[in-house]
Amino acid sequence: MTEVSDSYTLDNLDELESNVLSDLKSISNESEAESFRIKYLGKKGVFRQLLKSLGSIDPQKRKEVGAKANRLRSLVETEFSKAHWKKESAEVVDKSFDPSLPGFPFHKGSLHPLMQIRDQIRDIFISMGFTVSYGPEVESDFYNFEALNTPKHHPARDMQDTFYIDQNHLLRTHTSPVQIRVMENQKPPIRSIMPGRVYRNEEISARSYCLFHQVEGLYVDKDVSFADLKGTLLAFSKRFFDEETKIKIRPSFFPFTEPSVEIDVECFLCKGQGCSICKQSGWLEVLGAGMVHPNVFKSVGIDPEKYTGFAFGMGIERIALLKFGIDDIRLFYENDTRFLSQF
Ligand code: 2NM
Repeated sequence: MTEVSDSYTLDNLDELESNVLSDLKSISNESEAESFRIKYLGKKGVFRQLLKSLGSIDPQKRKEVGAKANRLRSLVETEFSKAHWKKESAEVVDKSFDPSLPGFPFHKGSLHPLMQIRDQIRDIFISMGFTVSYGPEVESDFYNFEALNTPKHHPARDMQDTFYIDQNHLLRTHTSPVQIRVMENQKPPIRSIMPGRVYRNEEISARSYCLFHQVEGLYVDKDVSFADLKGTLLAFSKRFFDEETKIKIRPSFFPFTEPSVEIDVECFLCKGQGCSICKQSGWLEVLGAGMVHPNVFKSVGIDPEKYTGFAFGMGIERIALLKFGIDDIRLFYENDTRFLSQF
């Protein structure tokens, strides 16, 4: 720092200016900054002394000189307060860190492909006025089978398919028990879908896994007809696959519906021409459905003479395999980020 001098007067403000600015520049740490502050800006500092002496100068020059001294002081104060030598920045600066480089990409992840498909299906039905219902994955025999017109000794109850927990409890094999719970607790009209995990004790392969996901749906009211079933599921297929999609309805069997059908959707890849996805048939099997069996209504206390309804179900894995062109269901359960990050 420059010598502390008594000799600054109002006549050599230019010299003061060059000294104070060079002192300011030379500060490199906190203690030097404090010396600077005392020397120039303190109670007995250069500027105080200088302004005190204003009174003794020629009144003619006083105004001009005073203004210049004040300007210089506020410049020094501002520069001093902006200073870079304050505590934080006085620490050693890591020269290898370049703050102008772009940051590392932030991996925020994404929804699992199965959940993406589930949400798309769910949102279409919500837009058609359906609610969404959930229920337990551990169910009693009554909700999973008995109430669904699937009596004891029915093949669907086979130990080979169902994971039993005890005599009376099991892992649900479909989300239909949620529909039983909804019908027990709500009065028609009922319009609801039930997405969720279900469990089946099957041989694990590229096509099947011990757990999978379903979306089932239910519409119960007076005068619900098979035409409503057709219209609703055709509208869904057009929204989900393609506006031009056609559907084909084949007879089938489920214990809880009568009549029961399977609905094939025209292959969205080849538009019915035949390709590897649809195994050259032009059609994809994606939906099971039917008119709710009177016995199901009886088991939940709905009068089958007054009300009718349709129900349907689809497997999310199967639809996801088709839509994403994947050939092994197990990929959905391995949580390999090389697979997941593609969605
Ligand atoms: C399907 C296919 C056909 C169905 C029926 C019912 C209920 F509770 F109303 F009886 N729930 N789910 C149903 C009907 C499910 O899934 C392939």
